[in-house]
Amino acid sequence: MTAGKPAYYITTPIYYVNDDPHIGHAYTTLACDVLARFKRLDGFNVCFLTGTDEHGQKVEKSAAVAGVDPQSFTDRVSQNFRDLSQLLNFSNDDFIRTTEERHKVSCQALWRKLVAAGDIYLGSYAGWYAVRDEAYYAESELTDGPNGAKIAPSGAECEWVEEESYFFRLSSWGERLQKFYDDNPDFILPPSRRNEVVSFVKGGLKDLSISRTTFSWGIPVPDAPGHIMYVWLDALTNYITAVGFPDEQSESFRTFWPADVHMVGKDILRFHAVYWPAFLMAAGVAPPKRVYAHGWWTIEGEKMSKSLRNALVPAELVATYGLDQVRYFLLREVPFGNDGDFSHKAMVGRMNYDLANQFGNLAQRVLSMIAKNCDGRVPQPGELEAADEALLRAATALLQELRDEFDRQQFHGALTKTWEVVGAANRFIDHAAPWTLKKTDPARMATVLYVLADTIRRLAILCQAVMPDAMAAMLGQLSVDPAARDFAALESRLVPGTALPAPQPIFPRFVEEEAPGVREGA
Ligand code: ME8
Repeated sequence: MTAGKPAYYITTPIYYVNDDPHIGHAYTTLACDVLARFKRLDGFNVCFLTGTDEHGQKVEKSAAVAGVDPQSFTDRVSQNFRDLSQLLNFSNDDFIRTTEERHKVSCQALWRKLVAAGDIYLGSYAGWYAVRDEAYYAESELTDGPNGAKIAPSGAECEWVEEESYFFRLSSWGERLQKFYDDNPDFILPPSRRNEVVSFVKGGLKDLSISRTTFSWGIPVPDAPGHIMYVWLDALTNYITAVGFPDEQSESFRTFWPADVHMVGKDILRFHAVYWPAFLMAAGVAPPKRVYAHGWWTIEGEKMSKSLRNALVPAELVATYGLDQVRYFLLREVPFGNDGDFSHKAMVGRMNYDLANQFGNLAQRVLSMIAKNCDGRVPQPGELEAADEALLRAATALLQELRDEFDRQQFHGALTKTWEVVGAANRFIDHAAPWTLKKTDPARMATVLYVLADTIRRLAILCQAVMPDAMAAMLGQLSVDPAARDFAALESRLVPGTALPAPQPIFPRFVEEEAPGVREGA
């Protein structure tokens, strides 16, 4: 049932298939997954897209190194990114590959629109190109590396390219882009990233080479034999392909475009916040509503790279710490937008303190007291005291606070606020001391346990987006009907007398000696 629901469209970058997925890729997709789940629970009709970027020189070269043709190579490596979705419990609605026919049709249609608008002309490119970044660089941006190599700001080595090329008239879009940024102050978040982009555009834009002729692994430019599209024009177009472009009248396009959020790493912000809206505006298609550029993960203080062999393998992390623990850590540890460092110590700290001690222990204490003292059934509350009402209200009021945080992609803020209520519930149980009431006032004990159980229910409902499996288990222990777990259910209450299963711990502690170490490799 999607009729009448507000739409929400969120995308990840499409990842290059030259690399095996590591924790950096997992991070971006995780952030999108959490937003998608949150919005679904909040009654939105969500489209959550991820996929793989399969054309271009970099992929062609990787295929050659692997000794296979590019199509077989991309078929194989793209599957690794699908497997990542399975492993990390990502709920993407679609997975796009740029080698699909629907995408070729879409790119060629966009190209024709740009030609019709007069924004494409034939010229020739002579300049620097970094295959690793699939990006052009001006001489002034480069530094000298060993053996006369020219190095881009990203660290990638550049090569000199001279070839006939079609150009996009980016230079004529500077003022319109600036007006667009002014009119849409939240188009680029976080604000520090916005400032970077605005000053880049103010500095003046050059026309952009958008076709290549010296290799062939790409989408053919219509009516221009020998030319294939620049891989970034091809890649960015995936966001409209997936919702039905070029059929702009299709139900999915009308429902989901413009996208609500393109989530990207800070490395690829310029492509999304400058080139992409310019292409779209030139083609007469609305630009997306937001590009959010998050920060960069390092591992134990070091840059992640294949050559350093320290790229954390998501499967190892999940095996060592547990899936929902990793999901929680990545979003809680670092303010979203900042750079972060993955360390075993920090991971274990979050796992043992926030999850096991604070939330897990709260649930465990309450559920085992109910099992022992209330015949394993949701207790019958008496009249609620002011403190009871306040705790329940705090848990329900969290919803609006979380909406505000999630709408600005502030995951750490959402989790911090949630844990304030977890803390309040722990203080409540310590203060109310139901283990003492058991002897002195069993009726009040029942009320206290009821209030706590319903608070845990509310917290678990609100945490489902971040930790779907663990919260499903917690809601199962409270016998909450799977059909009553969305945010509308925050208004309801546990039904006294409902039988509960025997309590099981939800969040295990990490015990050093027992752990198979990812640390040595990290
Ligand atoms: O750039 N920390 O693909 P890509 C955080 N195909 N995020 C990281 C990370 C790290 N250390 N390493 C990678 C491309 N990422 C293009 C995108 S979109 C139309 C085309 C994440 O495989 C982050 O989201 O190089 C970054 O932007 C993305 O992976 C780059 O993935």
